[in-house]
Amino acid sequence: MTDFRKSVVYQIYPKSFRDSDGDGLGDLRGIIEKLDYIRELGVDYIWMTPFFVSPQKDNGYDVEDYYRIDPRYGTMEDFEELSREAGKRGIRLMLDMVFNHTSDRNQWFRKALEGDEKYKQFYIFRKGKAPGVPPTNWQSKFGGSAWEYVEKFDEYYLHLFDVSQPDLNWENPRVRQEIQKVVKFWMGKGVKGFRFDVINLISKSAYEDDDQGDGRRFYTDGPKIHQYLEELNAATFGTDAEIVTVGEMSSTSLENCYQYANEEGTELSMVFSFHHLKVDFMGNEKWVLVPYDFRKLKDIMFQWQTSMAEHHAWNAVFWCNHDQPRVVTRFGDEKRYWKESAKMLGTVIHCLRGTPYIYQGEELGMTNVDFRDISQFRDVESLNYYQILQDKGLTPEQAFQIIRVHSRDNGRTPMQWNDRWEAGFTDGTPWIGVNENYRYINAETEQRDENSVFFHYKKLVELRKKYDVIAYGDVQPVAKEHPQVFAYRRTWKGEELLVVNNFYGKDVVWESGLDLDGYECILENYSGCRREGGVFTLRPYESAVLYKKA
Ligand code: TEU
Repeated sequence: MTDFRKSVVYQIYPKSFRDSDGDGLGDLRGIIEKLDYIRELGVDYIWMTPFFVSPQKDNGYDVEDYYRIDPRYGTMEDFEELSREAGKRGIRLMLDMVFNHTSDRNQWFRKALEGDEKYKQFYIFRKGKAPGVPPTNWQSKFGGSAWEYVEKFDEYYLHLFDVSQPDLNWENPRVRQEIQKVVKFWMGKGVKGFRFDVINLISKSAYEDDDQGDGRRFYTDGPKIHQYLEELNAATFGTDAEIVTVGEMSSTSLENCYQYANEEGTELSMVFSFHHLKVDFMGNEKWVLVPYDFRKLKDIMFQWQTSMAEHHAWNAVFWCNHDQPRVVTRFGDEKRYWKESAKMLGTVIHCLRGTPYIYQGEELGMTNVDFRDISQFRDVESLNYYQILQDKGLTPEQAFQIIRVHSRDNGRTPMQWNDRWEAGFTDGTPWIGVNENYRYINAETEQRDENSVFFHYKKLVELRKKYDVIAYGDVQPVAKEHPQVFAYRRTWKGEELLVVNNFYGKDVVWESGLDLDGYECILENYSGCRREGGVFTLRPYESAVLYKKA
């Protein structure tokens, strides 16, 4: 069995990774070109976001055909070559399976719209409450009602995401069988990993108005979710002990995650949860500008760390993905302490209990974009909210400022390979603009510099392989209440690890109260971690990993 606790996953957003043919869109052959780069980082898996045939309304999360590769990304032969070439380098592929919804161009939905009853049952059609009034008041995650009216049937269909992404009806056993077929097809191609998109939304409890919110309580971690996952596991990936799975869990609860990702393993290997990334929201409201809450960030991360461990369940640990702004801008200081804070943030994640995920460019310290105009955005969510915020009374400038900070496009600009034409991403014109700082933040420059963010990430990956305490150890929060320090201990069979981080751009003298005898420093982002007795004197964003073997 693959030991995913010792593994690190690298996430690729193919559209923005490397364009091999000059059309401005990244592609599978572009990934093949860069496999040696990925190997140098030392990771075990590549998770690629969807590259199946799709109208690309939501960049591939709107799947038209689960069995075919979108020609813009390449061919099945390209995929097979990628899989072989990755395999030669000890890297496995993890595919992204979107099963909560399809594209409205998927043949199942087309047949449904033609009135084919069999396929209408693949989706969720309901009568309105009254003429012109949708079945419930649920809101789409991308803004507006979650129901779309179809005149021909005088009915509405449910779409928790974009109107072009109708939700599948998992209550229908035929739908579940079709999904099993898709997973088996890709298993047949030798795929050893799956990421399941918003998988905890597939079981809806009741179609009722939500008087307390946007409807999420009726479909998040729904009544049959565990049953559906167990069934999928038993019928597909559960038959191959080498396959690793991760579920993307939207607004989930700890209690459900104990079950989703339990070591006993009847559902998934691990889960992504997002509570720690809502610390710069107001409650669930993302489209506001508030400073992030450090204490809350720590509380949430520690709670997930310790509770999941107590219940023998496994986390995916991460800061970044294609839906999130860049972490060095968000929780670090990209202006004054770019390198220090990027390294510190990497250390915090990689020494935790869980499988770390690195999102393309994070290992270079890529930052958010200095967007100047709304025309620079591509994401459907950003463009929808730009309008919605103005409908709520904000000026275009106020709306723009909010989008600028929270837009998913911050994480979607092209990978910065070098300081030449379009950062080495394409020979043509990229589908979304390159971040202007590519002249100094890029792979070529950082691979030459042993002091770079890239080298720091490389060391973090090495440490997980070398020290069992990082992969398997228990985790204990340290100085939980401290307003500036993020520290924790890990212990495992006589090995001890102490991870100390200053989360702010000012010095701090921290009396840890710990006995530091016998500890050696195995990783730092300044030279010479300053500690005297149990007292640390930490510089801005300083980070140190201390190790001791009994
Ligand atoms: O994301 C689910 C999801 O909940 C986020 O898109 C979230 O709604 C958004 O960041 C809130 O602001 C997954 C994919 O990762 C995302 O790219 C897709 O757009 C989405 O599902 C629909 O498939």
